[in-house]
Amino acid sequence: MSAQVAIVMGSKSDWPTMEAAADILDLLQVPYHVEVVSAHRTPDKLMEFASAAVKSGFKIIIGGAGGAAHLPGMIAAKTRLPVLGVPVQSKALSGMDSLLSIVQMPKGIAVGTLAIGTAGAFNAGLLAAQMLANHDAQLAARLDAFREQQTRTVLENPDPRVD
Ligand code: RP5
Repeated sequence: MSAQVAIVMGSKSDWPTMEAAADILDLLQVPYHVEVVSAHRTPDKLMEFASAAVKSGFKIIIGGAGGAAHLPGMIAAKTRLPVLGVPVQSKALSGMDSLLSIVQMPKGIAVGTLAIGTAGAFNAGLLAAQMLANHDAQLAARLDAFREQQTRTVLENPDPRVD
C-alpha cells in the first residue's frame, strides 16, 4: 500500500522528536513517508510538496518544526489535506516559540496543533491513524487493541514505586 501519511520536518535535527510519530504508525501498520522539507531553507520544495500532496496519495500530513515553526501552517496554506503540527522543543525557548508559531493560525486555514516534543509527535501519528481508521476496519481493530493494552499495562501495575 502506498504511504497514506507524510511526516515532514524542518530539519534532520527534528528527527529524534518526529521519530515518535513514525513509531506509532509502525506499530499500527500504517504506511508513511518521511522527508525533510524546510519552510525557510527550501521554500520552493515546500510549495511543490504541499501542492502535489493530494496527487501523491497522502491522506494526512504531519509537520514538525522548531523555533520559527512555519512549516505546518505553510503546508496547510497549499493543500486541503488535514495537517497536524508538532512543535519541536527548541533549545533557546524550550518549544514555546514552536508552539505559538504553529498554533496561532488565522481563521480559514487550519492546523491541528499537538503538544511540544515527543508526546506531540507520538499523538500526531496516533491521531492520523485514528482518522484513517474511520474508513479502515482492520486499522480500527489494531487501534482498539493498542488502547486495551495501554489500559491493561496501567491497571496491572498501579504501585508508583514499581517499574
Ligand atoms: C527549524 O529550525 C527546524 O524545524 C528545527 O527545529 C530548527 C533548527 O534547525 P537546525 O538548525 O537544527 O537545522 O527550521
